Formats: sequence, structure tokens, C-alpha cells
Amino acid sequence: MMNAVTGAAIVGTGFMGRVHVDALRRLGVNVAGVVGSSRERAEAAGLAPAYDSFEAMLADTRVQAVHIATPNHLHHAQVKAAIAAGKHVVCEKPLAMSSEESADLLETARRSGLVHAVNHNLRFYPLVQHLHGVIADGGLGDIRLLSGHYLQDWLMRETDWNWRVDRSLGGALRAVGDIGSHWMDMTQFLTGLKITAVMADLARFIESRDSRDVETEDAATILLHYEGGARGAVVVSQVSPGRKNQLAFEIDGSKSSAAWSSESPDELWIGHGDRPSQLLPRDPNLLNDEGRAASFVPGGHVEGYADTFRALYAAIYAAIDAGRPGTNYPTFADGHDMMLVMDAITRSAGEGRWAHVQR
Ligand code: SOE
Repeated sequence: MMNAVTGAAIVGTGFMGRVHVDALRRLGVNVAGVVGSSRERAEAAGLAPAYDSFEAMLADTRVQAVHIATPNHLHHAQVKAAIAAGKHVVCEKPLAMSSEESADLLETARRSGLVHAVNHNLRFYPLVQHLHGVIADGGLGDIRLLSGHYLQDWLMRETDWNWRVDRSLGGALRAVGDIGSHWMDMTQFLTGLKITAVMADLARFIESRDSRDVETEDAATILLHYEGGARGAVVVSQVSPGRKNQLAFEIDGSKSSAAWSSESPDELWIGHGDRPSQLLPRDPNLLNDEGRAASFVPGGHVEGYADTFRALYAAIYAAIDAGRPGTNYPTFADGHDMMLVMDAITRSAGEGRWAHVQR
């Protein structure tokens, strides 16, 4: 159980704010309150006591950690203010609207010595954590090929609208920034290999929504080069009928391969050439330390999306309790790195050719 005195506050009372509050409560972290776009909206959300304002939350000495779960254009200013107030910060992804902003946030966070994290929660599915250890131990051999997708359908209709669609609120890359960043972050985390170059093609099938012109993409197909010569290909879409929220990958190594899907997260396929392939269930008795640490219930008791937030925050709040940043969760360095990959995707799509990630 976490250190009960650690208090947290959540900024943003939408879908993400609600999941953050739920996960913290399950960990025994005291949720002191929430900040909404107005006090009335925060109250109406009914998640936790509502602050009058963002500034009132920062002045609350019970709060040591602040979760930023607001639209992306607010991240930079709110993270800066929270760090200036001496608060540890968990910020939703993508970290910022531009790599200039994310570079500034990374430098500010590093100088502060505070704990800083970006909410790439999907890394914390137990079998994803387990596979990270398997790959680090050479279990797949040399990584050669990565393929997969992140498909959703909640923006498939012309009448579907959300702040993410508006580039001034969500950023120039929508589907790529909102969900593509999860897939790319996960594959960099799993393999330990950075994306070095991309060939990206952005697609917009719905030019206007609710009679508002749309400037952001509904989908993208991206070819990827990773360190060490590994090749990748990913499809990202928010307009794929019937696909509610499916992140799937296959990683092929020189010895074995692995495949996984977020819509059946409690099984991992391991492919072998010289013996029968395996289907590994999320049973803590069969997992390595990383997989066990992220598991909450025994095998067969299916764990899902909301559990990844609990597992991620367990790692982050352990660092907060220890009084120094940790290494087993995604930090602003990962958030900034993803903004640099997204810069390359924008350049490649704009120029119609390969673009290198400028680190
Ligand atoms: C909407 O696409 C969304 O809520 C993303 O913003 C999250 O990051 C993803 O995990 C689920 O879908």
C-alpha cells in the first residue's frame, strides 16, 4: 500500500481524469480534489472535491502530486506551474503541442529533481511488462520486424466531434498523437530500440465535422526504421468500424516472435520456428519479475485497461515515496522523444519521403 500521506490532485474531469482518480484510489493514494474547466463542471463530474481554480489546487499543501489530464494545448503551462509549485507531475500524452514545448518541460522537470511521468499506461499491461524482460534477456534473438496497428471507431461519423480533432487544442497530429504515440512508445520500450526514421502517409476521410472544417488526420500508415536495422510498419486509425480500442503488435526476432492485442490482453503468443508455438496466459506464476509486479490478481481473473493505470501509478508513487525519480516508468524524456518522432512524421508526410528523427 502507498504512503497514505501522499496527496494527489487531478486536473481534467473527462474520461482520462475519471480513470486516473479510480486508479489512485485503488492504490490508497489520497485524492485531495479535482480541477475542471469551471468549479461547476468539476462538481458535476462528482469524482472528488472540486477546487475553485487551478491556482487554488496548487496552493493546497496536502497535494504532492498533480495529474494533468486536460486537452494537449494546456499541458505546457499547467506542467510548468505545477513544477514551479514544487509538485510531482503525471502528464497525459502526448506531452505537449510541439517538441520545443516538450524540450522545455523536460529540462524544467530535470532541474527540479521532482518526479515526472508521461501517461503511456499501456506499457503496464502485465504481459507487455513480461515481454519487455524476455526481449531484454535475448528471448526473441535479434529484433528484425515490427508490425501492427492501433484501431478505434469513435470518430468514424461526420457528427463525431472531440477537442482532439481541433489542431489548436490537440496538436497538428491527431490520430498519431493520440494513439499512434502509444504504439510507437510501446515498441521502443519493448525492444529498447529507438525509431530512427519514418515514411508516413496521413489520411483524412472526413473533411468537415458538424460543419467545422477538419485539419487533422483520421488515420495514418507509417513505415519505421529502428536502431540496429529493425524495420516496422504501423496502421493508426480512429475510423475503423467495430474496432473499439485495439492496439496490436507482432515482433519478429532471429529466434522467436511475439504477438499481443489489447482487446485480449491476458494472453501472449510466442512463435517458434523449431518447436510448437506457445500461448502464454497472464498467470503471475508463469511470468518474470516485471510481469508479476504489474499483475494484481491471479491468472484467469482477467485484467484490463483500467488496471494499467493502477500498475503505472504504483511505479510512479513508489518513486515519489522514495523521494527521487525512478527508471521503471515513462518519464518526460520518453514524452519528449515521442514529440521528436512526431516531428519526423509531420516532415515525412509533408514532403512525401523518409524523414530522420532529429535527436
Ligand atoms: C481516445 O482515443 C483515448 O482515450 C486516448 O486518448 C487514450 O490515450 C487511449 O488509451 C484510449 O483512447
